[in-house]
Amino acid sequence: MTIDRKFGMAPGGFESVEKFVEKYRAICEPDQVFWCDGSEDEKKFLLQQAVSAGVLEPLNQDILPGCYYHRSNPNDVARVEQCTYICTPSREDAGPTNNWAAPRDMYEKLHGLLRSSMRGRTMYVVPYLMGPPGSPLRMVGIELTDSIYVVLNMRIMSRMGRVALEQLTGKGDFNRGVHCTLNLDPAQRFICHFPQDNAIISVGSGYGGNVLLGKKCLALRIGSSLGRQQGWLAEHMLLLSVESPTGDKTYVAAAFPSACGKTNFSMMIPPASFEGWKVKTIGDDIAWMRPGKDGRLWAINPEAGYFGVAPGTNFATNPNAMRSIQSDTIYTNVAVTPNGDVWWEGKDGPVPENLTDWKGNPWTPQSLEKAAHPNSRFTAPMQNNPALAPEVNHPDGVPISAIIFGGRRATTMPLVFQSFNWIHGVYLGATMASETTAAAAGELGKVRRDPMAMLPFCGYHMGDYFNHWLNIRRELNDPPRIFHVNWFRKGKDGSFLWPGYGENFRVLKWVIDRCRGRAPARETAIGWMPRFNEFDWQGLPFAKSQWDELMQYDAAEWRRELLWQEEFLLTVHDRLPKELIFQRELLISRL
Ligand code: SAT
Ligand code: MN
Repeated sequence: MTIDRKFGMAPGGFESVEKFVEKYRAICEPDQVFWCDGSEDEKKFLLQQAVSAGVLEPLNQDILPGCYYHRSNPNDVARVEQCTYICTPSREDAGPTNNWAAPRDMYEKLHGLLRSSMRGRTMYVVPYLMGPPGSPLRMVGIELTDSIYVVLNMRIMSRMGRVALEQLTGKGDFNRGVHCTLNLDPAQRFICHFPQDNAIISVGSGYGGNVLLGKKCLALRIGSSLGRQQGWLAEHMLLLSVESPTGDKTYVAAAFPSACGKTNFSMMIPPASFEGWKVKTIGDDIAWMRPGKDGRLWAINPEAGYFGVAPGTNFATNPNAMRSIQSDTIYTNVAVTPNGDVWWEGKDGPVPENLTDWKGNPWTPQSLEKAAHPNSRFTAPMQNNPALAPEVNHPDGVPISAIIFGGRRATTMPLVFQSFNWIHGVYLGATMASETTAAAAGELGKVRRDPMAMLPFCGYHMGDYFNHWLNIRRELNDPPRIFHVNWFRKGKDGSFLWPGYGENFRVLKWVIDRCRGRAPARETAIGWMPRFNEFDWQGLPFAKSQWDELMQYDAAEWRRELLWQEEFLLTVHDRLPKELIFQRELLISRL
């Protein structure tokens, strides 16, 4: 069945959309082209198609209305950094932290792989909008894909369909995205970015971060590159608001690497003792931020849904996420119960006696393998979140008071400290490190440098990126305060020193009180730190000795840390801003 455009197009820009679609129709030779309009009827139709093709399985509609299940190919369960390329004219512009290929060579290789690749298949044209309609930071993308799973996920993760075409400006400046599943052979898996053409081509994968092109590819890799040219920041950050009992609101952005708790932090519920305090979610993964006319840094969430890690999510760790995934959610690679419910390691309640695991095999509690893949995911619309902040739809976004950087570190890094100023804060972000997680293919639990949680997502030279951060400061007369946190420090017995989750509100409150000049702190060699008695401990018995262990910075550990930071900084040394070298010197002399 061929479905024609069934809606009127925005006046400008459209001709170039049609040309783009025609170009790749001719290359990929699909049997039909399906233009998505984002309507409810279309959703119903696509869901039916996906179920009859076996791409989605309906879950138990009494328990999980509107929810569906997808099992991926077992070789295709995470982002693949070794297959991800930045194709700039010169290798230096991509920098040492990215894979690089010459645009001409890569286009040739990819067009070769795409040739006739959609024969017998449908090419879906997915217009999507990143950001609230009318936002000065909004961006339109057109993703061509042969995957109905991608279409249905993009429908949740972005503002998809007619609304996107209506936001085309007429200059044809939309992101050109092409995704083709091919045969999922990892040897033919390439996720390629062409910043100078505002284009992305992704082949050989069906996994979220590789194929939902609005997310990591456009919103971060292409976005960061455009942001550098245009004077804004595309960051791997959650956004939240904190409302005090007297009604004042403070907006916070926080960068943690993938699968380190951004979704949990952005949906946090304060402990019961903090009566009248409310946390609301603006975004859980990506922030676009620009200096406003008032000299503050303003941020929007470009996305419209959550692509969150399922394992470990439960009513204790993240009640708002649990409520967000009860309806209209797509589950990928979790386990399924005999009555069509979903399950994963760390879900509430007893472990079921019988499951079908993420590979489709029978599973019992005696099984040696995990029932859900550690990077199994839910895709849920943000409207489902009971704690959604209404500001999420404001075109100008929200003014940011604090930026928090954090990694997963068993040692060295204390629970929280504040930078002395913006440049020191940029240094903290630039030297961040974290243990690797299942969100990317490769070794787990290995500490690696992950500057600003952007190592896999910065679309240009990391040294230029640090410089861009320093330049942004010149546009701000009220810059956000910058903090560093670590929820994951372990004691000598190997157990976590900090309870985390909702208790992180105590740290968040200190951060906000610092921004508002309401909290004292102690000046230390590494930054401003709270004293034990400066924390609000209501409702949480916490020993001073444990606090001391959690907050200490050990001279020997920090010497090692500094050498190791240096090792990373050397890799970007040719474009490393002098300011950061001075910060390092200052830190050494303070220590
Ligand atoms: O899989 S995604 O890349 O979308 C999530 C993440 O790794 O941050
Ligand atoms: Mn992410």
